[in-house]
Amino acid sequence: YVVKESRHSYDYVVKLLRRLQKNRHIKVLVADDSGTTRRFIKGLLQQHLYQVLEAKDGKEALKVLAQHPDVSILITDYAMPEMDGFELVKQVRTEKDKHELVIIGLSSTESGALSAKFIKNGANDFLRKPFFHEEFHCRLMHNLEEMELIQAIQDAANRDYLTQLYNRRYFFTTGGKHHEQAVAKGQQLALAMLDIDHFKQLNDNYGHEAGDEVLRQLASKMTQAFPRFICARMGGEEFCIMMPGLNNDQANQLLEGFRLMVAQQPFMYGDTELQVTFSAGVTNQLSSCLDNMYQGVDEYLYRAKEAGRNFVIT
Ligand code: GH3
Ligand code: MG
Ligand code: MG
Ligand code: MG
Repeated sequence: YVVKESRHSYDYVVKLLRRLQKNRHIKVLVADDSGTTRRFIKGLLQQHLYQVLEAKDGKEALKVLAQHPDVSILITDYAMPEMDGFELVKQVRTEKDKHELVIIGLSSTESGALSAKFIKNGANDFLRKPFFHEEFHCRLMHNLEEMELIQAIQDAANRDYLTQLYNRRYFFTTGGKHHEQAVAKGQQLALAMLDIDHFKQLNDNYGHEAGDEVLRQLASKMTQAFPRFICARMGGEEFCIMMPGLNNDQANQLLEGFRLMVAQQPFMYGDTELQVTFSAGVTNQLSSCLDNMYQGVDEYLYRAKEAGRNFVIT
């Protein structure tokens, strides 16, 4: 296809090939009551290797979106029975914003008011049928690239550069929402605070680079041990793990297991084996806000240090 469209510039072809690699993993949902239109759009999308799902009206589209939360693009017709394109866009936007799901409105109606209404309701873009195939692909790519860029920027803003764990900002914003929800619904939520023991000595003995490597390795062990939970680097050699749904005993057991694993498996810095331990505090006392809960668990961490380090105190 790319070769056939030989009027493309070299740069564009390179860009398109990169895009096609990514498209294999991108799901597009096409909502249109006309089977002919759906098949036609599906054909265009498959030319660019997208995975395509179909829905014959707004209601069915909502069902498909619920079954496939990883859909990245929704292309929707305006006039459909059961639920039209505007209502579909409105409903979808209560759950997912423009940077989580690209929505492109479609209609054969001439009126420019329709495109304005689609966009006011939350669509990212609009195309009038019949459209020029290349315009379809260009707009799709443009919207997708914009979404991917914003997601990359958001992710970078939420993560710590050295360890790639979540940062303090993410912990208090997204973690704060989990905390609020647990308080409102009377659900369990446990919080652990970890701090590496004698980390200053490790830096002094082996160098700052070795210290950095220990931070990276501990972070990697942490995400492997707690894949479902929010692991954050709060600063320096201090970390938090937020565990929604866990009571104190469950959280304590997990942390105790992790403490043993870390203490027993030496860290590697080149050929040098490094012995690393941490101390931790654990609590499930929610307090009034996450800040207070954080201060509470800090107190347990302090006691773990006082008790001689390499301890979990709850
Ligand atoms: P304790 O057992 O009481 O926690 O002792 P400690 O030495 O771990 O604690 P202290 O707070 O005295 O020292 C923390 C050290 O962590 C000091 C600082 O140089 C080091 N540190 C903080 N951030 C980084 C980092 O990003 N990389 C490295 N290599 N070291 C860091
Ligand atoms: Mg229609
Ligand atoms: Mg320390
Ligand atoms: Mg510290």
